[in-house]
Amino acid sequence: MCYTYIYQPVSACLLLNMSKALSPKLHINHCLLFLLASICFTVTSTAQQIAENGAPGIRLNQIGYYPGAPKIAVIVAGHGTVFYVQTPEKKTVFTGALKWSVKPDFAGNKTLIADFSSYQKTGKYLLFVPGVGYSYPFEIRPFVLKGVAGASIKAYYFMRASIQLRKKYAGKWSRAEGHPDTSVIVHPSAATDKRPAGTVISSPRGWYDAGDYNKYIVNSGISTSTLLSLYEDFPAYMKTVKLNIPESGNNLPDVLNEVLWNLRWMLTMQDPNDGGVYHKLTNAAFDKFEMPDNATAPRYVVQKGTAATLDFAAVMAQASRIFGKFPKELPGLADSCIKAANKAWNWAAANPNVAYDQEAMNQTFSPKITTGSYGDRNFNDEFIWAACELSATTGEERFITAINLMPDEKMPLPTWNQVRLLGYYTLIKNIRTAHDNGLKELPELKKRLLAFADSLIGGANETAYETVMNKSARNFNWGSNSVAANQGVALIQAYQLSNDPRYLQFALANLDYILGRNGTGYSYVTGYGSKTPMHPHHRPSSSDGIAEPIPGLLVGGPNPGMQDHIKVPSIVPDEAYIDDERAYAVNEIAINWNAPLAYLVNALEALQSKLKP
Ligand code: 9MR
Repeated sequence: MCYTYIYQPVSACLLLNMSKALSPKLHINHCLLFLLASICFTVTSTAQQIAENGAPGIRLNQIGYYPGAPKIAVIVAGHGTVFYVQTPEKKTVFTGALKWSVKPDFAGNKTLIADFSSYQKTGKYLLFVPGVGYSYPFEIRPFVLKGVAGASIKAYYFMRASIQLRKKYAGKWSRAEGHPDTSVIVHPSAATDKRPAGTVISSPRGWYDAGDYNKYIVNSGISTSTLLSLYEDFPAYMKTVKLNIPESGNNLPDVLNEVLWNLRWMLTMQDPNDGGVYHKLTNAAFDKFEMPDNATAPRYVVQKGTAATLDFAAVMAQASRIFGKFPKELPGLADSCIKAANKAWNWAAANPNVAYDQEAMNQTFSPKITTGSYGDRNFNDEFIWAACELSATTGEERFITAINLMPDEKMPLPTWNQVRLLGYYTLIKNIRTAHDNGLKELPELKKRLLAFADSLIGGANETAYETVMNKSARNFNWGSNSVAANQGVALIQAYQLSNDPRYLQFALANLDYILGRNGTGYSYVTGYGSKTPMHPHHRPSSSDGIAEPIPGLLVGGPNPGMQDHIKVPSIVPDEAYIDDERAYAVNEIAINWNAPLAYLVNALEALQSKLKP
């Protein structure tokens, strides 16, 4: 069968490399070299074929597994009792029994679970299930996810506004600078005496939000904070993550270099006269699909709001805590950040209920703004988050005593409009680290976080994919892949608090979900895995003339809502996905979805030795 044939050339290539390495005296004549080179060329194209030919019924992490960690594949629409782990040469190295899932999937069918956790030998493999076929190739080795872990952060470099992406850093995705944002107009909705409508301000840098080229403070808040937390929670590991970005090689860890690109933009979004923060920097309407340097419509800062101002305060307070550790490299920055945070907090305290209501705004002001709204009406969670970050950084309890820290028993999973847990994560970390400020609520918060993690993992093993993500159809909304990632982040937080490896195991299972062990068989990260999105709703990926989309981007994922009116092939919640550029409700990419992926995969790389099979 074609499988053997495909792998023969691989050995030929290896042979060529070996002969080069072993015997400089061995003169391979040009003819032979050419022959071997052309065989190698065949490998690339046939490797592509094998990637495309993986049996669609076998769903697994398409990149690979850590030797000492759980290893699960899921077989859909299958039958049989046995599976094999084989080498590329079709040698069986492990034989396992298939077992039926306890519960059916959302379509009502049970799946077969292939568990090869006890096989721990490093190598390249395929799974073979008689009657179903061969899986995509995968590896077992330490640091197997290092590539995708780095790419999930490097993705932010590709999202940068106001900078040319040079070939040296961007490779074939190099591009011209887009959106300098040095002449941004104050929209009438944001006018004040000191900055009347039409005032021009400079607000460069920052990351594009998603498939569009606008920059939104609310969504920047959770994204920037999640990346800051990744550094704050795993500083030693994150110092080893090199991204090949323009700042690489200075004394800062690259993840912080990347965060700075957005943080410096965020600082410009605060009105220095009163401390309020503009909701977004935006065009009046979405750009068409074109490269960023061609998208030159006027840009506005619009109305200040309570959510944007408190999210800004939270991020600046956290940033002050973290960048304060680099006084030589960034003199004064930590100070500026905490000052900005305090000013923002004061504005919000005086303006506790200013919602960003785009429809209402458009009744009164022109031009009408029709880009993403990120509108929110409840600010309790934003107050909690900002208070927690400000207290953690300054050691002052007054921020926390000013708010209702635990309005109810809920531990809502973080998303752009629900940030309460981000504040709790920060307080709980302070129990572990030096800053225990003796808050009486801390033991209760710690208990609740573990209870929340227990509620996430309870019954996960019984689902058709043995993941937390597959427990509930309610997880499959707009940006569902970020739900999987944020569940993973919550479990990592619980692990850090308890050292209970079960939390890590299910964090990893959700990452497996993202990388292919799921209802569609896609690895949802562009460029990482055998079957990955090729047509994300992302303007540069669509317009740059390069076949492959920009790598390391997490698409939104299954969502039966079809808010974009593009028909998905199935409305079964975890199957409701299509790799179609127009389908923004399932196939867009966004900074707030990549951030929890970056956290999850880098945290697991850092903690891989703690995983138990
Ligand atoms: O991620 C946002 C999702 O939760 C909302 O339901 C949706 C509709 O309001 O908007 C999503 O955010 C989009 C933003 O408004 C504009 N940039 C692209 C974002 C991702 O689709």
